[in-house]
Amino acid sequence: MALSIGFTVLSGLPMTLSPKITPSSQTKLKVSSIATQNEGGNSSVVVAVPRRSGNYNPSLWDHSFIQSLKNDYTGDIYINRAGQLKEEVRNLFDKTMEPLARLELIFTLQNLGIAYHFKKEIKESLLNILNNKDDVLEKKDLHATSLLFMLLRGHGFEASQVNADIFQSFKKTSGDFMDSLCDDIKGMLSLYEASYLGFEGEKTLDEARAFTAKFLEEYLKQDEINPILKEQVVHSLELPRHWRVTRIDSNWYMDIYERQGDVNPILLEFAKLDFNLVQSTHQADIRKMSRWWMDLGLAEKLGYARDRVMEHFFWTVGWLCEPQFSNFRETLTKVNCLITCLDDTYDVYGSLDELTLFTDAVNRWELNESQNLPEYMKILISALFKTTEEIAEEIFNQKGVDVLSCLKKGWADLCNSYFVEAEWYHSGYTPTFDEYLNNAWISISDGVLMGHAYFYVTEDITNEALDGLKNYNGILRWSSILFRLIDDLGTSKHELQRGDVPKAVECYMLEKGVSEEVAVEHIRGIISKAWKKMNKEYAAPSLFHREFVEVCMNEIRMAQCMYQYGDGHGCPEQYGTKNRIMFSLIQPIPLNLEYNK
Ligand code: 0FV
Ligand code: MN
Ligand code: MN
Ligand code: MN
Repeated sequence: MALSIGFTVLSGLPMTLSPKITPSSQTKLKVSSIATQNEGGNSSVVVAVPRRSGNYNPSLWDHSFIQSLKNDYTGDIYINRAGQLKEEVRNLFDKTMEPLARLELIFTLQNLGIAYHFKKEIKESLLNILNNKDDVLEKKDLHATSLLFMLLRGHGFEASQVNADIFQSFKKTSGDFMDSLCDDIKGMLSLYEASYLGFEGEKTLDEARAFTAKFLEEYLKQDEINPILKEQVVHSLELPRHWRVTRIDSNWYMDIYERQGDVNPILLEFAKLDFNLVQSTHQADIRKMSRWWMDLGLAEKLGYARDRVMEHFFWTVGWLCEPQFSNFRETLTKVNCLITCLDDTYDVYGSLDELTLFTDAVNRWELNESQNLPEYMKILISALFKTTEEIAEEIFNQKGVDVLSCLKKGWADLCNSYFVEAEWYHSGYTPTFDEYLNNAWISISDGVLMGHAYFYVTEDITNEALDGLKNYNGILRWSSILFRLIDDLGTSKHELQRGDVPKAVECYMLEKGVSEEVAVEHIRGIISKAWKKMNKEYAAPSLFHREFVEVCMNEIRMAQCMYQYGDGHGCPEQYGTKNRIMFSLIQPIPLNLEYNK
């Protein structure tokens, strides 16, 4: 399938191993001696291999600290209170009949991170509102209309049920939005947020984005503005709601909600308590994962690779935070750890000769003495094979489907794409932008990640979907491109410093002879288009279930969070991830409650 969003990529995958090429001269930061076997396979020679270093800092979180994590919200007293509050919140649906008030209730539940408890009520409410949407639209209220659009689209209603035409009534005959809308700050902010749920070709939403963004930036320059509204505008302009991870954003929203007046204390108490209860599940998850990581011993044995079990777990929380999905988080944390070790092996540590052998062994899914792999690679490949086989067995036991070949193919595709980049690096070659992206959408590892995630969120696995997974169809194309480009915007400066293949920005700059700003702008344009494709995949009938598509979207939201200020994955202290982990996984929200005494 050839897809085009401004570049001609994705028509096929470069999956063949290229012939060996001579490594170019490179920075010799470290020289290690390794023993290899000659062609006869029995005697050893010692060769010096120049090694680079990723210069990554050690982990911020030691194992004993992780084992000590335990918040105080695990007791029955809290579970019972949460159960009681949940019923009270559920009752609010019956008490809130007016459509706009219902929409506000749903939006607040989402922002507070507790909507997942009320999926049935929300679905019924939205269906009802859809059937009576004229009641909302006839008020010609910008905030109400935007909220209606945002929630219906955000829950997967198709374009035939809700589309951008509902904003026509806010336009002048010239086609521009009415100037008078600018008196309604809240409405403008909601329209701005709604514009991010657009599909390709919905020109009204592109215009809405430009109109509201310009206005909101000007608004912030005014002297006397409502401080709470100001905080919300700043927050949205930094990253729109649709691109944020609910679980990580809910802390911020609870604080805003508490200060804005007109608070429903039941909602707030439930949100805080539920946050802490879910956090205690996440803490049990990460304690287990840290034990797994210690037992595997890769951090110790592969000194060059990033040691990031906490961050790897944190990613998975963003992808799927609901407490019942510990198995999902467990497997995906393992996969993240393996990916990062592999990535550092290809990007930083391995010689091209070693990587040739390693890539071949992964493709054949075979480890034997005749392969001459250096010791560190044997350790890594054994961990990869053993973990993958265990995961396949677990999926087989739970779902009755043998997915090992599917998982193997994903790892082989990934290593093949890593190898292409290693060859480019070692030969000093800079690909064109299309050539780069045609490989890099695989080397970001989205296919491997979501290729595991699928089995944990899908009840009825179909052959069609399995084929779709193997070929990275549908949403996977767009999530892969997004993940790659978002990662590149956040990490490529560091990568070039430590010696890595030029990434999207640099390839585009070199090919087109343009400045970094122009290249970044171009890439942001592709990101915006790919999000529209994602939105469509979510709303239109798709190869995959919506639950899975939602995880794919959260994967991208999490990338936006990790790379918002720079390389928050490789350098978690400098770029905000440490703080986010503190308030998401370590510190409970203080609750001063009667039953707490
Ligand atoms: C990031 O590293 C990295 F390892 C990613 C995004 C793939 C693994 C994904 C998770 C752990 C969630 P880096 O920027 O070095 O990746 P590239 O592909 O740019 O070398
Ligand atoms: Mn890398
Ligand atoms: Mn890489
Ligand atoms: Mn990167």
